[in-house]
Amino acid sequence: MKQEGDWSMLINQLMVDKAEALIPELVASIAEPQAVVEIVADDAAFQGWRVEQAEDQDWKERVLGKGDHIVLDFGNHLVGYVSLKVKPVGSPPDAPLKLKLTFGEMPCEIAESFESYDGWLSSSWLQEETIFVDVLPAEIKLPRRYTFRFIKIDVLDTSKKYNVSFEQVECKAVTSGDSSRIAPLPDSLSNELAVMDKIAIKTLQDCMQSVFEDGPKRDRRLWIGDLRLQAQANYLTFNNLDLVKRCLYLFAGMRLEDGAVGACVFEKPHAHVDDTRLYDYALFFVACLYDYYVESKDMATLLELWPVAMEQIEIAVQRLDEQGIVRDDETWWSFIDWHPELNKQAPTQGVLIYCLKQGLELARMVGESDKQKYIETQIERTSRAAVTQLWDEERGFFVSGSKRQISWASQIWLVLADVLPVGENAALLDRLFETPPAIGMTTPYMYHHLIEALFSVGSREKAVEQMQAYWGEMIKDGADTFWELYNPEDKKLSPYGSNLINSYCHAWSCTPTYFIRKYLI
Ligand code: RAM
Repeated sequence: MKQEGDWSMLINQLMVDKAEALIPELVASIAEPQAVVEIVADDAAFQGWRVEQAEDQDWKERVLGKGDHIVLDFGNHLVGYVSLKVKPVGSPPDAPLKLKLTFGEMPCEIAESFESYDGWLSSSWLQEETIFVDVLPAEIKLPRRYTFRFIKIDVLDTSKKYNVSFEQVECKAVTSGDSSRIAPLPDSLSNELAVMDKIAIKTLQDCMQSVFEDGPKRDRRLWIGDLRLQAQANYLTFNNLDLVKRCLYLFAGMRLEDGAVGACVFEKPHAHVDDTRLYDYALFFVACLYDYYVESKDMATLLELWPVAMEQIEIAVQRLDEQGIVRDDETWWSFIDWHPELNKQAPTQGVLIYCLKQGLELARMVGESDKQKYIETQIERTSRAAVTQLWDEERGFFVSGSKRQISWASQIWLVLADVLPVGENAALLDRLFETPPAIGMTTPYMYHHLIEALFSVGSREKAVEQMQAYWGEMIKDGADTFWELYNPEDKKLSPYGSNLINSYCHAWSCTPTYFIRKYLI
């Protein structure tokens, strides 16, 4: 028994070693401020803040004393390392310089005091720095990586005898997404979609670091639900196969006690898995591996990781009740979406069937007929259960949980699972728009699956219309990169209690480029 344990520990370690050998070199570029701006309160602007060019653009000549500030706009979203050159103006500096720097992906982070933050995620994600400089002139190199478009510099104190000027402020931006690999789009594509594609690629690129991060501002880690979508967008853009492979090996080599793939992993101080367990996220290991193999044809990796994928299926099946439906007996067991009232049972059944189908393909590819049969039986069992237990013929929708909730998420995932007779998936999606359920979608992650479902039934026009109504609106609201959360009806929406902590460059929001390049060109 002990020997078996030692053996699997060794295999896991070898997998992590493989992942670590694939840490990419980051590509660096230097960015400088493009303008001096002011953030002005404006009810008509996104989240109540408008960005205005300042009258005086000559920031290098500006002399700043105690209580003065300046807001620099870098013109685009950046992830990287910031340095500043500051010099004294006036008498010899007779006291240290005290500065406060505030970094914002969005105007709200610059305009609203971080003191006002009272959300439930740690305030330490809010990007600010207080610095004391003993000797001037100085070059200050900030040790942390920041994610921002705007920097506000507050001069908290100089002395009565001197002021300061900034000679240089720059950012060494980093990414593992190499832009030279992106294929140009055909001229026939509308300008609107071309712009959306560009912003989506920038979103993906800024999240591509030594892993596919979910958000370079927050949480700065690898989540498998996000990875799946990033990898799909990556195959059609940067096509960095090694980065996907690295992430797959990280998840495979560091699982939870019973063998389930963890929801997310950390890279530092050494690679380790978080203790968050999500039923749907663990299953997405199967989907990620399937997509990776289809793109890479890397049979060696498939053969090595297939047992981990198969194990996820076996673990997932244990949660089925006698009727073949996933049991719904905890609050935070499957992610699906951030909607606070969403019942997860039916959408999770959809995720399970969707991943079982990809698992079946994998079992065929590796030639394991007993596993193939096992998965076929589970597909049959869970699909039949979905139709007999969850489908409400009278209402024409799938229902979820003991209260028979009807949500967008349930319909979308069970369309993706493809359990209804031919033609009925399209009819169900039409019905969804005609009589929309009250339990809607709160994240671009859920919208992604709506769009994928629409393309899967051939509703191309509707899919494009929805992309424009969602990501297109984000663009109108000023997105340089696509956001973690967006509700056109409630622009300050945050599941965390404050929009200050939302991530404004988020993995799961990068998929318009995938849709455009897969279905529209
Ligand atoms: C949030 C992040 C992340 C997501 C998890 C479940 O922390 O937005 O991207 O995957 O939730």
